Amino acid sequence: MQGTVIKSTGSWFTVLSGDGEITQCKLRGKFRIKGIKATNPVAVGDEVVFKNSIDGSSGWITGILPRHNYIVRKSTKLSKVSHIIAANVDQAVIIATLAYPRTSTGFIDRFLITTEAYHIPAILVFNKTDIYNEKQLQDLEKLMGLYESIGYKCLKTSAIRGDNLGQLKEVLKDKRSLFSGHSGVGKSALANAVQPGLELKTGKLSEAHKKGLHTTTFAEMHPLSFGGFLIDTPGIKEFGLTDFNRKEIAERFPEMRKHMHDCKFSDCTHTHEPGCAVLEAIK
Ligand SMILES: Nc1nc2c(ncn2[C@@H]2O[C@H](COP(=O)(O)OP(=O)(O)OP(=O)(O)O)[C@@H](O)[C@H]2O)c(=O)[nH]1
Ligand SMILES: [Mg+2]
Ligand SMILES: [Zn+2]
Repeated sequence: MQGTVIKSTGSWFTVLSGDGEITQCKLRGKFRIKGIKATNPVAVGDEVVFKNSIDGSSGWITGILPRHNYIVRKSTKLSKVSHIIAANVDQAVIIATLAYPRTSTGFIDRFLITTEAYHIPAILVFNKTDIYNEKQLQDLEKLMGLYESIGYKCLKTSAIRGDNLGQLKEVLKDKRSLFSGHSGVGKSALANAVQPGLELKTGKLSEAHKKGLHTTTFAEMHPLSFGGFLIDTPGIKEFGLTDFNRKEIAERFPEMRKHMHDCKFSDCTHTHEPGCAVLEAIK
């Protein structure tokens, strides 16, 4: 039988088959996917082949169909193994907050570098607009202006006050979307806000550091009543890049990619070279 993995706990995989049937599955045998050293060989969004157990109460995943794409990260810059966040997605939505907790532009950029590498459209959603002060709201406008000028769609939302949820629904409609970002930015709260009845657990921030407490523990794909699927995932601390060399990195920034072919040297690192078109554009 064949189905889509809609939830993964690491050892159990919830598989939805075409007939709407749900089967809890384990992995059979060794799963190695060429070229990826991952802690999780099967991720939410994967299309898998499975067999029912003899008593029919559960199943065994015996194979995985080729992926259209996947989003992978390392837990830290130095870690050797990667984690596949989700597979076969139409778009990646990064949920960010300027405060409570703060999302750095470095984090956003590393996320975008990865989606660029796999040609996955990315959307930036800045959440919690209801709690920003005047200065933070100004910073938000600047930041959105910057990412929009590069070509990324940006939204500012409040899951609590309901700001721009209609726009978010439009973005999500009929697509399979990944929600990712730090813990506590409101991924699950936004999911609940666009899809009444979902009732995902949301968590408080820590008193001391105003950071999320890792409320969502497993990635899970939820159907949207207005069309499409949303994959809510556990918050991540860092978005470590996997397997890019120095030269490739510049190609993952659309705003640099636009200029780099005019550089004098083909192996330009765009840091100090004479005749570098990127440095010229920065000026
Ligand atoms: N003021 C305000 N609070 C929000 C907003 N969105 C979410 N929150 C609150 O922020 C806290 C964290 O929200 P969650 O939805 O659990 O965050 P998450 O991104 O799913 O976090 P993890 O599951 O830990 O990755 C909760 O107390 C939410 O009520 C918002 O737009 N405004
Ligand atoms: Mg959550
Ligand atoms: Zn250059």
